[in-house]
Amino acid sequence: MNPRPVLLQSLSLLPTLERQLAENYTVHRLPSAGAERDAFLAARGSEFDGLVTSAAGGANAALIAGLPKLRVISSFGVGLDQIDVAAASRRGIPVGYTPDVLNDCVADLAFALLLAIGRRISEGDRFVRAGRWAAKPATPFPLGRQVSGAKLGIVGLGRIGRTIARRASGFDMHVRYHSRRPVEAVAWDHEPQLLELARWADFLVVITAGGAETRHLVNAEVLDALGPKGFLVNVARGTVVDEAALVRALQEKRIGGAALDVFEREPHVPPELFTLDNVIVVPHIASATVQTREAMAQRVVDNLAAFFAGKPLPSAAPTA
Ligand code: NAP
Ligand code: 8YV
Repeated sequence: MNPRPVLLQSLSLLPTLERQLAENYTVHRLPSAGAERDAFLAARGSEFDGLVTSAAGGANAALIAGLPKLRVISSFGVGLDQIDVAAASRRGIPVGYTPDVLNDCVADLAFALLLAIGRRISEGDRFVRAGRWAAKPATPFPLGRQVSGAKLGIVGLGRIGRTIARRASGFDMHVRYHSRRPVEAVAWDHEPQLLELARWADFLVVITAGGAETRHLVNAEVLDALGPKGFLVNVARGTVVDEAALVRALQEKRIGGAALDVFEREPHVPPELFTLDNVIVVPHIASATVQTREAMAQRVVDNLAAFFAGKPLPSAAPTA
């Protein structure tokens, strides 16, 4: 009988996923950082057949190089910005990830944020809890922005972007999108210039890939094009938006508001945002439902099982 493959787990995962992995593999935890991690890799790095990580935890070139017998990576998440897929691919190591199973949940959260910022839901909740609704003399609660029939600009019309666009039809919204290439056979108009999309949109939802190519794609100029009546929703990666420029634009009310699931240096959120009413911040929860996280976990397991059975991964990250 072949010995059980040995996996290195780089961070905490769902308990159900950890149990499943432990049933089928010998699993070791990577120390979180620093000297302990370096010493562990130097002493034991050559023991591992597989690496289990996540979109947030990633796998950089140094970690991959520290695992000389590594044969497969399985990541919990769809984002590849923290995984050096090119370094893995140069050694013939396939990278499994979890596309599609989270499209609905991420699109749902994008819409929850869009509705919440447009209709001032968090602000209204704070207003009621503070007793300001019942106060005498009464303070009028400010009017929101109608969502039905509004213009929605989507930055990135991939798997999740298309799911967001479909949600918009239920609100009779007008949809246009920006990406480097137009997407074939979709009903929505492609806008090759992000600035033009921002000028047109009432709501700009960001759902591109992260990484160097999209770093600060949404900059001060794009925010000014969106303007004081426009709202930004970011469910992609914090790095896609120039966060310092966004803070200034919000403070100076040069955009109407922003609802953010992701930040440039998570879990750090610029404290200036905490005092602004035209902002909603949530802690990177777009895929965080029981149903979606279980489906992602299953994909992590399926990718590993296929690899160790000598089959292609059901969801292998593109290598170029
Ligand atoms: P996808 O299908 O690969 O779509 C990515 C989209 O980004 C494509 O439309 C692509 O179009 C566009 N894009 C890439 N580079 C661009 C650039 N430089 N300028 C403009 N558009 C660009 O990916 P997906 O499954 O929809 O996921 C998208 C991203 O969402 C993930 O990579 C991840 O970072 C993020 N995400 C976040 C959460 C969360 O919890 N907040 C959860 C899941 C995913 P072109 O290549 O034609 O430009
Ligand atoms: C998760 C994500 O929060 O899939 C992604 O790219 O950002 C989210 O689904 C992440 O995978 C957990 O690390």
